[in-house]
Amino acid sequence: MKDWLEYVDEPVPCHPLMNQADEALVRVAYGSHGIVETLAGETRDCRFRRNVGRPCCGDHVMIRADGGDAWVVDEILARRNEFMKADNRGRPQVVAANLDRVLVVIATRPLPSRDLLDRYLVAVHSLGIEPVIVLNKAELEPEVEDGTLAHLDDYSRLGYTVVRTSCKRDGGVEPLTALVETGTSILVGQSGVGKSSLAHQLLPDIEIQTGALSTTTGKGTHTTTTTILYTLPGGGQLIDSPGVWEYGLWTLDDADIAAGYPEFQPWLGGCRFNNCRHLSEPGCAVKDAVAAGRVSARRYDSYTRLLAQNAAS
Ligand SMILES: Nc1nc2c(ncn2[C@@H]2O[C@H](COP(=O)(O)OP(=O)(O)OP(=O)(O)O)[C@@H](O)[C@H]2O)c(=O)[nH]1
Ligand SMILES: [Mg+2]
Ligand SMILES: [Zn+2]
Repeated sequence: MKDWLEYVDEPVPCHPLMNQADEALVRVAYGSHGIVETLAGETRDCRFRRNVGRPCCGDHVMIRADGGDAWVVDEILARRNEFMKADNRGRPQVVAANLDRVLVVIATRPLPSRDLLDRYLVAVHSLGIEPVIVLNKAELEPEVEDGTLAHLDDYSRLGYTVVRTSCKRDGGVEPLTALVETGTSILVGQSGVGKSSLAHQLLPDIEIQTGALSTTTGKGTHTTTTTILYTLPGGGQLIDSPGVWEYGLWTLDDADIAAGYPEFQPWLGGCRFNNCRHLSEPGCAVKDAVAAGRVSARRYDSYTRLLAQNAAS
């Protein structure tokens, strides 16, 4: 019989450490695989097993060696929050998870579609994180309009952070640099407003990072098709996402929508009915505040349209 010491140098075929799971961050997720970065900073292409769920950009996952050079995601760790949008059939889809800040980008052109900004602000409020309104292409005079851009100062007065940026001017994105230094920020907004241009300005090494993530567009267009997480030079992470034409809300109830309007908050307790939707109910304190000019009629109208769209979807 061997002495126990003789076993020490023998390879142990199924030692648990050989199949150890590592924590990693999903930088880009395709259908059945994605690129992750381990806590040690290594980039790995991982297969997604169906029974694990669908990892998305910003997910923290556990990965494990899967034979040879292959890696597989074993588990998606609990998400702090999920940012959603519609897929091309109008169904809700998770864009990214574990966010600290949503940069809602609008531009002097294309002009924001009606209610787009308010819908984003309601969605961000429901996640309990900070929205930042970014007016890009600020060096261009907006086309004449009386919509969102004409009322941008109202949003500052409501307490929202509003920054003006230009990717065509030296130092034009500086107002954003300090804001994104911590945590994870995502760029969202209509197609063509300049989200990827802002990402390029904020990330001097974006080409290198993109190369490591092996995404090639090569379609002769610059329209972003994949949500990608980048590491910012000053700390923090920046996610660029594909543009939308319209941004729809799901999974919210009427009270969540009202909660997304900060100017309604002082009045909400004053309505005659507890379950007041602030539409045609008698004794509605919000409607009284609108009539008295203490809440903007433009914002109240957008609230009623959001409720109507929510009911229809
Ligand atoms: N004048 C001006 N043009 C800009 C600015 N920022 C971006 N652009 C231009 O706007 C166009 C669209 O920019 P992108 O960065 O591709 O826009 P995007 O929001 O990423 O678009 P999607 O990926 O389709 O959602 C490009 O031609 C940019 O050169 C800016 O500050 N000023
Ligand atoms: Mg883009
Ligand atoms: Zn009311």
